[in-house]
Amino acid sequence: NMNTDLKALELLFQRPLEPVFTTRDEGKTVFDLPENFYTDRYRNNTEEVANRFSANVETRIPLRELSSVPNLEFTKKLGRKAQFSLFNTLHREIASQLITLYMGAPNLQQFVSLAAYTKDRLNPVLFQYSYAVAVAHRPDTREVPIPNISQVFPGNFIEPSVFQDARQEASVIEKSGNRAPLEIPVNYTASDREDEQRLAYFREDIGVNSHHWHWHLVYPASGPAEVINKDRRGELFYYMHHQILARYNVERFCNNLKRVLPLNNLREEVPEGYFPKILSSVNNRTYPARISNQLLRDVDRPDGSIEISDCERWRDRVLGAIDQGFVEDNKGTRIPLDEKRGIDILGNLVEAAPALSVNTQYYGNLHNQGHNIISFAHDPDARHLEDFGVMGDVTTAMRDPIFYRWHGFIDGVFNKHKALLPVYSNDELNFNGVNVTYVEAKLGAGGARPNTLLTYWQRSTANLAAGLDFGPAQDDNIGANFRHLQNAPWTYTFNVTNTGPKRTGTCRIFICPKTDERNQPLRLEEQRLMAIEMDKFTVELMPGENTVRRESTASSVAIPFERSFRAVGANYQPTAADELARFRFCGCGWPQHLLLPKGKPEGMVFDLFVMFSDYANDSVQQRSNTPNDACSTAYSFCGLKDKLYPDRRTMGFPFDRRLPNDNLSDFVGAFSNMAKTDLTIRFNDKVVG
Ligand code: CUO
Repeated sequence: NMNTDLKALELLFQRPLEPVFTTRDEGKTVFDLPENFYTDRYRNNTEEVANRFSANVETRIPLRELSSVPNLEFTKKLGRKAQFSLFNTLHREIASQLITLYMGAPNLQQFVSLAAYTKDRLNPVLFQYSYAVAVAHRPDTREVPIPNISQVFPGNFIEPSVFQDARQEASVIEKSGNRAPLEIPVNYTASDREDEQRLAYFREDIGVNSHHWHWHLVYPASGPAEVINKDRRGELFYYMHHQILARYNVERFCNNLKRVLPLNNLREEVPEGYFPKILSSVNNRTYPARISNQLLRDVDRPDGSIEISDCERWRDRVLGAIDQGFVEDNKGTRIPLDEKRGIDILGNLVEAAPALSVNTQYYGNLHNQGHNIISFAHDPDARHLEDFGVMGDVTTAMRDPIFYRWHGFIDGVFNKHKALLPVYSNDELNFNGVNVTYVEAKLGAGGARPNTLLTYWQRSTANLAAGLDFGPAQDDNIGANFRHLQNAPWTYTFNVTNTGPKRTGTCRIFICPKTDERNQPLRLEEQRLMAIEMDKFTVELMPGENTVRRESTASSVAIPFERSFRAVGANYQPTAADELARFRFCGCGWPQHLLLPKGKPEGMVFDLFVMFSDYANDSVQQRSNTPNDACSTAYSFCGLKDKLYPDRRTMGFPFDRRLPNDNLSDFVGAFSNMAKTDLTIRFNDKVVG
């Protein structure tokens, strides 16, 4: 029946390296496979393995024969133990074909059978990625939760010595309740001799990296049209990564480091080294490191070649197009880079998504190939048979300081386009008759001082069980403690006077850094490029006085902690229907525990900015018949599933374009629908359990 099929889909996410016939679900469930599903390795022992793994199971899920057995020859160029990279053109094309195959399965049962049949015949990461994309996009699998990648492949996220402890603890101590919690060490990638290490808590955060993976899962660059061609996809590529950069730069100021130096010269030594010390799940090898002062070189390897001069040529063509204000498609037709569509065109062209780029031949594959050149710097011609470093993989790229330098360069390209657009006019910015008279952000507790927020360290537990292949079968609880930044929840209060009739507005909340790492004041142009979006929501404004309250935990940017680290398996799923609905598909979103920058122990002052814009200019008419989105909460970075991006303004409005004033006070002073206040963020250097 249908529930069994959905259950089967869920189970295929567990234990990605184990053959499909082993037990899943704490040893309670096993698949009954048609004979031809067994791979050659086990074909002569089908009875033995089938009996062995069905001894104590409660549920057997019979899988149907395939109506047609697929030819998987096209996948063979990526070995079972090779590293899979979404930035690699060949790998991406294989994934694209595979996604098309999965999307084309005629019904749910056939999809289940197809997934189970192909699983053991493919590179495990290729399978997990393509399978997850299909599950996220097939209309008949809306109900299947996609587990967090950090739990499917924990090795990509967690220091590997922990796994040894995990297997030991799990095989020695039978009851999970009696096991000692495992400790994931902090600051294990470098010593404090390396300045960049001050940002390790951000770069190596599990929630940050799983968000990034999930974003690229929701917005694939290759695949069938219905999977890749999403509303304002290119713009969202720009905006989501732009916000990461803004947050990272501000986080650097909090740690007395200057902002990121964009990597705009690929022929200069890269001072930042990075030694990841994490394991690739497919082959148990460590991700290769990059030494300090490494020179980048042309890459010439069996699965792809790329010259630095290719990237330079593409860069110059893209920048030339920006200066001229138009791009040319492959027939020479000029397409203007205007205020509305320009950034979306550029996003798809720079990333690049080949099927969405206006001219791949001419503008090339700038961003992806930059990832590749950097990720192979240690072994560009494969003479040492080393695989790519962390920059080659969306699950791990954000760990490396050079990610922010490369994306700093990419962001700079987009910002050049934005800087050429006209300054926002008064009409675009104001909302007549709406006056913001009071702004406040206050910690939950009653007597707290307004506009002082708090960050601290917290120790939390992640469950590694689903990804612990070949670990004890009867186990779905292997907890590991780790330390991460946390903020105390707060409430915003805004008083708004409406001198007109009842109307609807969009409340847009940002925080802007006021000073750099030397405590020097920032210009408005610098502030706007580092403005951090905190929240965005719709409000009804009644005539007269209005008090708008909003909890920090409701942010349109972030997802709650449980979703960043949610465990796999039925026991961990919420039971209430609406909660369950939100739980599914909802891994995309900035982690709530990093919603607020760290601040400083002595307090660091920011501008808390709020703007109420006219909803008449913001609203989007959704196509009819789109089902309600279950996890609309993090739409600022992730959009809405199967829907249009729900804000008609360009992303980042009003800070995405130049502003008509010299400083933020003048800007806010000129418009009654805006207000700001000083906000202090204090960091308490203590660990809370
Ligand atoms: Cu997300 Cu470069 O796009 O990593």
